[in-house]
Amino acid sequence: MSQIRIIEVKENILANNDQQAQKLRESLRQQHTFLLNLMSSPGSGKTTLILKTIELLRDKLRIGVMEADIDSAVDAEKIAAVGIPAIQLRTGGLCHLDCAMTSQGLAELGPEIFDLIIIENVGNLVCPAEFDTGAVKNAMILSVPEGDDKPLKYPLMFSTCDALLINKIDYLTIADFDIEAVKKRVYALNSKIKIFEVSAKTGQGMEAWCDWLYQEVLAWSEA
Ligand SMILES: Nc1nc2c(ncn2[C@@H]2O[C@H](COP(=O)(O)OP(=O)(O)OP(=O)(O)O)[C@@H](O)[C@H]2O)c(=O)[nH]1
Ligand SMILES: [Mg+2]
Repeated sequence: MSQIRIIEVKENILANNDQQAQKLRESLRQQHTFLLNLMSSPGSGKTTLILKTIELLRDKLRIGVMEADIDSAVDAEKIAAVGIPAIQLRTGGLCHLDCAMTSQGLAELGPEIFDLIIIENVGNLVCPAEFDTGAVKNAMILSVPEGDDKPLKYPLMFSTCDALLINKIDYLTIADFDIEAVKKRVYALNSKIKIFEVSAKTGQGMEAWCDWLYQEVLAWSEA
């Protein structure tokens, strides 16, 4: 049986989510805890990328992970297996996390003992972009097999994020994926976004991503 703590989170439909999210960010700032919200389609590589990020940053930062899924605890089990505190948030059918759900997870995890907490949001490119979780930064993955047209089809997600990871670049040689066209489409939606080309599987490009994330965590802890 799974030893992972599973939290059945409930959304708060009455309160103003954006106001709550601002309050949560302020309390995270006081605790010097950086919350990263990672979003993408199912299977684009969120858990694999989190594991690789842990490998590269665990000597420098105290890291915790909140996995959100409609069901199961398999992702949180993978994180816990490498010795990193992880909890599984179950959304009971909802396709996103809101700030109230994030807060319930943080209360279980104890945010004050972490420099960096990563949320793996529910896999899809639509609903998660519509709800502020209270995270300090939002990042998303677009993986090569998904196709280079996604910024045209899901513009809100690309507009909302501070960083885009183009993952599975080890597939570039066999996929019909125009990386320059993707960048052009994304910058047209969001000129400030940072774009990283990575393979979470081989580790290619992961250092540039982890350097950026580390600098963001440091800047937040000094804010
Ligand atoms: N070739 C290749 N495979 C990858 C890469 N990153 C992830 N994968 C594979 O893609 C599959 C899905 O990866 P996950 O990390 O589980 O994806 P996810 O986004 O967490 O999936 P959900 O939690 O179900 O939304 C796994 O078989 C990974 O090994 C990569 O950079 N290259
Ligand atoms: Mg996953």
